Amino acid sequence: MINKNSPIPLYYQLEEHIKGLIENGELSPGDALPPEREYAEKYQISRMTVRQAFTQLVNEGYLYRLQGKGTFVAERKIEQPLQGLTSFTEDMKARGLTPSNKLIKFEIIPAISQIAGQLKISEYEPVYEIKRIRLADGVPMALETNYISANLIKGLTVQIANQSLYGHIEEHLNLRIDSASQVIESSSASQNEAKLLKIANGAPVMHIQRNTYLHDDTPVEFVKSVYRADRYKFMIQMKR
Ligand code: 16G
Repeated sequence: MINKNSPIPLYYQLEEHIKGLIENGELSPGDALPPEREYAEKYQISRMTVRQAFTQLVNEGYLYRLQGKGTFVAERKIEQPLQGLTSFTEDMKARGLTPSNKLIKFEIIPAISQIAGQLKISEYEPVYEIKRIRLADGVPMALETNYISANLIKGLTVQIANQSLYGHIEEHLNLRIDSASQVIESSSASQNEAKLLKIANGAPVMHIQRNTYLHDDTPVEFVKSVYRADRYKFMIQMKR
């Protein structure tokens, strides 16, 4: 499996070998990997080489380390296509996962100028501020804060926020959510984000801002989200 005469670096060969075991299911999420020493002896390579392969796989999200306990296979990341304009509820259901929410905040507040600007309303007009932990099969995936004009989307309730905002807007208010623009930036989890998402302080996350519009270009929401980088990757199809 490891070919010392190959021009391909040894750490990379080991990395690809372990990736293969994960991808074909021989290693499952939560499984402990044999210690570095065992790999080094088995393939007659240095422990440094094994460590380099492990580190790469940790950085790529295939493995994670627990101090004093060892190295384990990580959960598969959710691959989210960026083409369609979908809701969290739709995305999770489409994957056979059960979506749920933990509501952290549900308030009507006067819009500060930044929020008013994003929603194209006047400063201090009422907006819903809805902060939710979004879970899939009970596991926190993202933290989302929505700002929605209360004069545009009337009658939002805690019950609705605990289910689907898009579902309510489209099915009950008969409005058509039409387009969105989204910016994704890498970051590391603050203490509070880490606590809510059940990840380590400073763990990698993605900050996402979405501006969503109705058919007539009226802004329907401005959303700031923090997605777990160990559980999510984004995919876009391109054509030339
Ligand atoms: C997604 C959207 C968010 C939207 C939410 C509605 C991203 C980054 N964000 O999470 O903007 O508010 O779906 O979900 O994709 P819901 O209909 O399940 O409440």
